[in-house]
Amino acid sequence: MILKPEQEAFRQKMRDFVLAELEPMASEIEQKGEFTWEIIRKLASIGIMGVNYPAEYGGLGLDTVCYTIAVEEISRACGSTGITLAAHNSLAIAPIYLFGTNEQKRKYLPPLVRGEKLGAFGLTEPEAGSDAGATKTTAVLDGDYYVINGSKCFITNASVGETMVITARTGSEPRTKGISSFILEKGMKGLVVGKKENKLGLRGADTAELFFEDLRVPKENLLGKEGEGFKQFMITLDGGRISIGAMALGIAQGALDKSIERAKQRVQFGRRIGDFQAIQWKLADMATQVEAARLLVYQAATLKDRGEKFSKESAMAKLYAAEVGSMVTHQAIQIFGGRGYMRDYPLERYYRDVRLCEIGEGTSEIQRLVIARSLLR
Ligand code: COS
Repeated sequence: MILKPEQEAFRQKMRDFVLAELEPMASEIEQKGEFTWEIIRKLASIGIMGVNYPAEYGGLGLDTVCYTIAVEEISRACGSTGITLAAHNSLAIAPIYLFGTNEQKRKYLPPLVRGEKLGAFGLTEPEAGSDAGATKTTAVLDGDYYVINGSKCFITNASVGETMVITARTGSEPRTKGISSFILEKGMKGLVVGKKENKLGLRGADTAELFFEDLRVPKENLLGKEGEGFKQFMITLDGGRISIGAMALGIAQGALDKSIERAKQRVQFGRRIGDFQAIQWKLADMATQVEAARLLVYQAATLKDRGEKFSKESAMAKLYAAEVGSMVTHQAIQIFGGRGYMRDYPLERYYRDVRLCEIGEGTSEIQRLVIARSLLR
């Protein structure tokens, strides 16, 4: 993968940071099963939580490619930290940055971009998963406030996030046309964080339900105009899917790195297992798949940076990288044998963590639908 020299330099900086600060604590983060602020504070201190946003909001002003590098390199060591950054940066900050008024941006962006506060994105509901247009949460205008009732589920950063961007139905327009989006703040009366989810993987990431019980939100917290929420969230997800692709790619690369080390060190039948063609072919396939996923992910990021259409390409990148992630982590455990099945090694963690990438921010089936619609339009 050929990046610009400054992007390569940024990758090296991220790699050094991850090896020094994150890799040593990655297993503990996941096995504790709790969100940890420590690593988020460290990432914030070097500007990574808002790496791709302008300096006027406290960001580093780098491009989407650099943000993608950050998610990839972080996820190479720790998927939980990767998804925390991805949800915060691509899903919570992006809609405010893209669709917010100047006042909303001045108020909400600086603490989020600097990583002093975390953000969350609430679209999914119990009855509106893949069918995001089936949103049931309502927002009814009452004087200077919208009164919001309903719930969201599987929300990353729900309990640690302080700024949330959510969708709710306003007016009587059907399905996607009647959906609007709002900025919420932790501490608003009627905003209740529900059950923390007990997940297969990414156990160091915070995932919970949100309930809105007669939550009164000032009407200036409407994002854009009434009825624009669905499209805003689809546009946001187009960007988010690049970061889920990057996360899957990073986890796959992490599993490949460990598999190569293992193939060089493990001796059976008097030879390194890497001398056997059965292992060589696995490694060759894994490396080729990882590189192909990388090309798709960085192509989507580059198109976004150029201001070109990237909806189809981000769906392809996420679809392919997520499926590669599952295949590569599966094979990595096979190369490690019994050791790969044990919690003493990170392979089983990678295997569990990457599975989310085929589901979150649109299942693989939804990515295929988005790609096919684009082809047939
Ligand atoms: N960018 C801009 N506009 C978009 C868009 C995009 N990526 N995707 C859809 N739209 C627009 C459509 O053009 C359409 O506009 P008009 O009403 O002006 O014609 C409108 O949004 C409604 O779109 P559509 O008719 O395609 O809606 P559907 O109900 O068929 O749903 C899918 C489309 C399935 C693609 C959508 O519901 C989806 O992405 N679901 C998955 C949700 C998801 O990823 N959830 C994960 C949770 S977040 S972690």
